[in-house]
Amino acid sequence: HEADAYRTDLMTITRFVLNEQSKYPESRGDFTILLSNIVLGCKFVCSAVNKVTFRILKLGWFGQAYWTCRGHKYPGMLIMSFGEEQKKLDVLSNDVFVKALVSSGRTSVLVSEEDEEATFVESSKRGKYCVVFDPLDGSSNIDCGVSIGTIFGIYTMEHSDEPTIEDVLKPGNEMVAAGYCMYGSSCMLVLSTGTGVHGFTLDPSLGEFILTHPDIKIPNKGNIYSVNEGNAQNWDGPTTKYVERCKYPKDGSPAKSLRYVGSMVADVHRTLLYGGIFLYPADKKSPNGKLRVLYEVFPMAFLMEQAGGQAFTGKKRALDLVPKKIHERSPIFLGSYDDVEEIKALYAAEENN
Ligand code: P6P
Repeated sequence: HEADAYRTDLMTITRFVLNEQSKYPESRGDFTILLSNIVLGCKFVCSAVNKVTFRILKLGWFGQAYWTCRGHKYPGMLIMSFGEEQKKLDVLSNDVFVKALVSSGRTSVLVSEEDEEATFVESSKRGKYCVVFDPLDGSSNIDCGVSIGTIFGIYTMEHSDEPTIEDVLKPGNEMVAAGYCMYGSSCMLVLSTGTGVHGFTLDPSLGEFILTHPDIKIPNKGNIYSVNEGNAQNWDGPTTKYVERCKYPKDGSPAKSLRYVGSMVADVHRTLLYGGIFLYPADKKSPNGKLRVLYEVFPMAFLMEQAGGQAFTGKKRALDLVPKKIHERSPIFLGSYDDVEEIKALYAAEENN
């Protein structure tokens, strides 16, 4: 009856978070309500992404494009509106998250990758949390069916005055929770509220995220490096040296494998589960790299540290960055503890020269 017990004792994400929150006697369930609205957004995006992917793959009638399978000819289809589909979904996802978070009555300031300015919630609906998020990161990959994701980080408001932009220009080490939802062959939400990292898989038949990966720990060392080698000519010395070592190890160890999806959630998720290192370094063209501090670097760095890994900017611990602008970028090296230590040593050596 072991299996039955497992099937009937469903550890949903809501139940899991309620358990976590019950450790704080003063908690009034606000975080659980906030999280249930983030989960609602993720469920919506999961459904919408799958619909769009299906629409792009469905057969249709356009021009003479045909493809054959086992000798049969099928009408192909070129969606002229690939870009349109993707753009719509970016905006749609953002809309759903903003509306869900505002209507939760638990937030005061929102920062979204999709909105130039922060959203300040009207006083009657304000709550004690500030949420920074990328509603659909990597969305340029929708058209080819590559996994994409939502990334979010949560701060608490330490005062009851009018909220200001300062409430979200805080170092990542003040985040109270962070997570991502990956929309791939399955829909998986990875979350940390500061007591480890836990993975929940959406059971579409229930419409519930069920705990499937309790207490994820990243291996101390991995044999995968993940970087866009196309930028190699613009890298600085330490990054160049590190990648060289991955490909031509001096100590006779086997070369590392290169895995690069180009969708941060997919690359970080693989790094978290298999170990290794993900790099988006600075380069001559973009001295602060490409990834955004608030809603890409901080949440992933938070998760990596909670899973026993680490995250480094080339100069300091990523979570110790203090952003000056809400869409600020930073170089990032994150993943297995020992792998990141290696690149830290190369940057330290450069510093001392
Ligand atoms: P590049 C996607 O556009 C994204 O923001 C991240 O999801 C991803 O890690 C990165 O950019 C990929 O950038 O320059 O390698 O295509």
